[in-house]
Amino acid sequence: MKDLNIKNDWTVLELQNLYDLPFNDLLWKSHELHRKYHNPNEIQISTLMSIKTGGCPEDCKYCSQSIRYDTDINLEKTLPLIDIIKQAKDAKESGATRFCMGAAWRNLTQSNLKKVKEMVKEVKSLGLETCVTLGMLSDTQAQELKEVGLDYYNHNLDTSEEYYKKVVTTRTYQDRLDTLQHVRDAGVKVCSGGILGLGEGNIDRIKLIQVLANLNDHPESVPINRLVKVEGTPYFDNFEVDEFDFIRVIALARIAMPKSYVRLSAGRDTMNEQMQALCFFAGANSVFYGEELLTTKNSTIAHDRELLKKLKINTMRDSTDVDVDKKTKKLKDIGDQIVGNYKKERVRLVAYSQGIEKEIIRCKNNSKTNRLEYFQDYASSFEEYFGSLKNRFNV
Ligand code: SAM
Ligand code: DTB
Ligand code: SF4
Repeated sequence: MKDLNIKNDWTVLELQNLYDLPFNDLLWKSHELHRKYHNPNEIQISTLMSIKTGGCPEDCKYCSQSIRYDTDINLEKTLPLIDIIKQAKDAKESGATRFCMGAAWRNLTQSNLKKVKEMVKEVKSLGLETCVTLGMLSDTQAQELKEVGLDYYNHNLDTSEEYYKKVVTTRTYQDRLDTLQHVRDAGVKVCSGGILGLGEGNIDRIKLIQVLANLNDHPESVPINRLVKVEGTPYFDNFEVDEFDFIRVIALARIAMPKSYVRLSAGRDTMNEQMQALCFFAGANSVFYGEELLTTKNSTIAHDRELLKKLKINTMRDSTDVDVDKKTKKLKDIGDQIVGNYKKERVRLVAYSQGIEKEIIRCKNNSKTNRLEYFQDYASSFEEYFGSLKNRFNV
């Protein structure tokens, strides 16, 4: 049955009406959807690493890494594989489930593609999800990255199509959309969002959410960045984004793309705890974790741990999810075998399967500490039941 909350035909007016709701009404709506599709007390954490810093030919007016602006960053060539593996291991130890590698490139060259493929393979073999952000990609490059196991590609639309022209002149919005399509077609998950604080109006923020939500499939991950003002860039003196407007955009992203992970991305180190808590309430459920973003500071690990403890928010551990997924698959396989063979048991089995689906959702909404245990209890009784059927029917 079609899920009416998942749609791809948002109009600006619909989104504008949501955005203009009284703050509490908007947050109530977004939080309700957030609870329906996610565990409200759990966030995903990713760690970011710059694998090639600075010297970028593009002119993005917010970016410290554009060669056109005189910023105080340490230029670095593509880092050796060994450094990347070390940092990925550290990230895993501090609890990250995804490792994102960013490069200041306009687009990916074939020689860089070769290097990145090695990086993806190595990071993946550590048991981490992989994400890269490398500028524009062709369709075949996206396919090659998929072949080595890349999970996510980050490529932001940043703002509305109209405002984008003021922010970047060296590429078009359509270039960005084309890369997103190549990534989607290759079967790599899409991570795409934007930045607030570029001098855009609320209408540009609403239109950004509209474009993302009207893609054929919603991006699996939607980073919402608040501009980190970097001295030397044209946007260094920009006005601060109103904090309530920022939270409204998070809520709007949650409503328009209920299943996606909405990442409270750059700019967290200048947000107080209360603001971050409201963002989590409005629907954000992912953050970058680690002392540094690409060239700028992030919130410290110690501070983040303290905040998550205060809010009683757990971080997602992929091992739990992998265990749950493996067990579910095994149970489903046994179920399919029996259902296929013995039709008369179908009704009871369907009821059992629906039961287990509900239990999975229930245990996913449970706190991290007891959800696996809880799931396993149910799964064993399910398995016992199947066992008895298998004996009865000699499967
Ligand atoms: N060069 C690639 C590209 O532009 O797609 C990848 C790296 S780029 C730094 C990744 C994203 O970081 C940008 O699309 C932008 O949304 C975000 N970003 C860059 N500088 C930022 C800043 N000063 N504040 C907030 N977000 C920023
Ligand atoms: C995203 O949306 N934000 C990250 C990531 N994708 C690559 C980058 C933030 C960069 C912040 C500025 C800097 O550290 O240079
Ligand atoms: Fe280059 Fe990406 Fe920075 Fe734009 S955002 S200047 S493309 S590194």
